[in-house]
This record gives sequence, structure tokens and C-alpha cells, in this order.
Amino acid sequence: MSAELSPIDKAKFVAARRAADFVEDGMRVGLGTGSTAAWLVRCLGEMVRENGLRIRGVPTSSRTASLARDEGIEVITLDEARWLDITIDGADEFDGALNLIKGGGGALLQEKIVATASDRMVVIADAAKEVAHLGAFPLPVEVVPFGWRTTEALVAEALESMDVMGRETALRMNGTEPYVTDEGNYILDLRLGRIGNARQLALVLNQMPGVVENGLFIDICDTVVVGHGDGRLELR
Ligand code: ABF
Repeated sequence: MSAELSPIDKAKFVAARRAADFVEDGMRVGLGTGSTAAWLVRCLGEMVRENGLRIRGVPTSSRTASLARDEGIEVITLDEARWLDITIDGADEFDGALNLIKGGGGALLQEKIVATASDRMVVIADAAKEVAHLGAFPLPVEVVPFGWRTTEALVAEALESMDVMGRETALRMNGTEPYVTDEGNYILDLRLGRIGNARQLALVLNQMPGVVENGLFIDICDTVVVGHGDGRLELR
């Protein structure tokens, strides 16, 4: 399966395949979103079809739900599952404390709800996602469309007193229209460069009216499976 892959896809694939080993028969599994998580869904699909693995998957986006069904994985809602044994998802950045930036793919809200409702949260990532300090990747903040310009101004004002390097904010676009999440919300991408205190920033952002959720995942991830382009793996 991995023979003709580019180094970056190979890194994602080997991380996903290793993480699939954490999934046991009968588990309720949170299924992440993004290109790395898509490899995981394909690996699990193969295990379901060829090894008779019985799992129920809770997808974190409509994209993942559709892929999981195509792969023959039984899909249930989080309300049906109530609680999950494990969630496996990608990330945009992770640091040495296993804190994350997620949401580049636009699914941070469902991803955070699902990850938080799991006994174990495993991130799968290529080695380029590892950083000393979070923040080089723009931080996604999901906001309700009503009054989003006002919310953006409030966010910008709050950033003035935060320990960050940059303070630029931008509404995520899909062509000429705002990008709309599965929940019908918009996303502001915050170009912060370097986040000094991610925990504090996450709390401040989530206190604002109009902000639904932010892409900082603090103390949620238990394990990161890091894949390299030559097929090597590391577990953090
Ligand atoms: C999801 O997909 C997101 O939280 C993250 O933004 C993105 C990572 O995508 P990829 O695996 O394609 O780099 O995990």
C-alpha cells in the first residue's frame, strides 16, 4: 500500500497504521479529520473488511463520516456512543507537552468535543508538525456568523494583552464566500507566530461571546505517533 507514496504521505500512512494497532475489537472510536486521519480510516476499514474487526466509529466531520461509510465502518453519533474508548486524529502542530493546534481542516469543534469524550486521544502526525512553541500555524477560532466582525474586533483587542508575537486576524474564505463549518459557523485564523501561554489564550478566547471554540487542545492528547518519510516511527 505504501510502496509508491511520496515521503510526506508515507509519514502520514505509517503513523496512521501504527495508531490503528491501538484499536481493539468492540471499541467505540473517534475518527479524526484531515489527510492523516483519512489514512487511519482507510487502515481501520481494511481491518474491518479483512480481519473482522468490529468497531463503531464517531466521525468528526461530514467528510470523515462519508469516508468511514465507504470503508465499511459502522458510523454512529456521539450521542449514541456517549463515551469513546479512543480517538485518533491529526493535528496542525504539537509541542513537547503534547499540546496541539488543530482546526486547519475546519473541523475543530467536533474534533474537540469527540477528543474530550474519549478515554484516550492519539494524534497521528508527520515529523514536520512538531514545534518547540505553538503558534507558527495560524490558530483557528470558530465564531458564530452573527456579528462576526464585532467578535473579530473583540478577539483582536484581547490579543493586545496576550503573550504572542503576531496579532493579525483573518476570516477564513472559501473562494469569495466565508468558509462555513459543519455547524454553520465561520472561522477566524489568528496569525500569532509564537504563543507564550497557550492555556491562558485558550481560556480568554473561549470566554468571549461569539466565540464557539478555539483550536488549542491543551491537556487533551495522550500520545503522538510521529511518522517519518523513510517509514520510521516515534511515539511521544
Ligand atoms: C485535522 O486535520 C485538523 O485538526 C488539522 O487541522 C488537520 C490536519 O490535517 P492533515 O492531516 O491533512 O495535515 O486533524
